[in-house]
Amino acid sequence: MKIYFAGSIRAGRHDRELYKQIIKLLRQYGRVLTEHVGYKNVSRFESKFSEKEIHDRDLKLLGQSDVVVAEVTTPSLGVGYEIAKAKDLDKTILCIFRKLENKTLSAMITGSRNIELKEYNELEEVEAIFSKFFSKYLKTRRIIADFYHTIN
Ligand code: 6IA
Repeated sequence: MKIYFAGSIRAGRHDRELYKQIIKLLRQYGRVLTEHVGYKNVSRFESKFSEKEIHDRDLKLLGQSDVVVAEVTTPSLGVGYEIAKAKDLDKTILCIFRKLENKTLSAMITGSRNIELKEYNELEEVEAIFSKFFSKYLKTRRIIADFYHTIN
């Protein structure tokens, strides 16, 4: 399974360590295509690439992914853009959001069909969210595969 993880980069890096922990949890379920979102020195790492190269490479990875997981607590244009693109590509999308004081999530996420949204406070809760999300995803995939198997 290929997982595209999205999290804020230029919109703010205060959750960077959390992203790293989330990526670690995601690795139990498949290959994370965007490990750089959790890198401490993402700017140094990415400075080798032009803006266009970053954009095009990320969209290519998004296209290759099976599921998209986005941490949306820090509002980020890039993450919102990736979620919209993922929707257009009919990807399975999970957004996770920390319910903090004075923070509300955009209605473009909360009101969007086909985006699963889960709130959490602690990283431990994310483990349970992922476990449920991925077992549901794999079950659905199995049902679809069985269906195609029977009609062919
Ligand atoms: O608007 P943001 O920068 O917060 O958007 C973050 C999202 O866009 C992430 O989920 C990434 O997948 C993608 N993204 C944005 N910028 C980059 C990047 N380099 N490298 C890889 N993915 C990116 C920017 C580095 C820069 C600080 C020199």
